Amino acid sequence: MPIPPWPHRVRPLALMLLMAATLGGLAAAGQAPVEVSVTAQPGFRFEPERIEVPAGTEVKLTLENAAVMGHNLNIPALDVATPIITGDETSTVRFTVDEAGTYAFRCDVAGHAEAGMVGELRVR
Ligand SMILES: [Cu+2]
Repeated sequence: MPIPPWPHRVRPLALMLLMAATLGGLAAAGQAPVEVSVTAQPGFRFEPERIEVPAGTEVKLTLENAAVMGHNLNIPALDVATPIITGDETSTVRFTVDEAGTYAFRCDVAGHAEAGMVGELRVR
């Protein structure tokens, strides 16, 4: 015995609810993090100096040290920082920024930010 079709007014709404539930479920299951990497270059600079990530999405930020001396990457306003790493090491931090804006980052080793080891994280 065939199942009677839903009234016309109900079906689009049911479909929308089903889609919303599916999308919500996917979001809850966890989107892949956005991966960005920054390299500490010889000459006291970060490459790139500006990085951009979406708001509300987990960010996996990797600092690679291509210089000889130790460096780190600190985003003070977000309370996010890698440890100081030496040449050829990498360090990865994960974080999520909910508020769009521009957040300065810097190297914490004495004198490095002043020498130019600064940059900007833009969250959109
Ligand atoms: Cu440094």
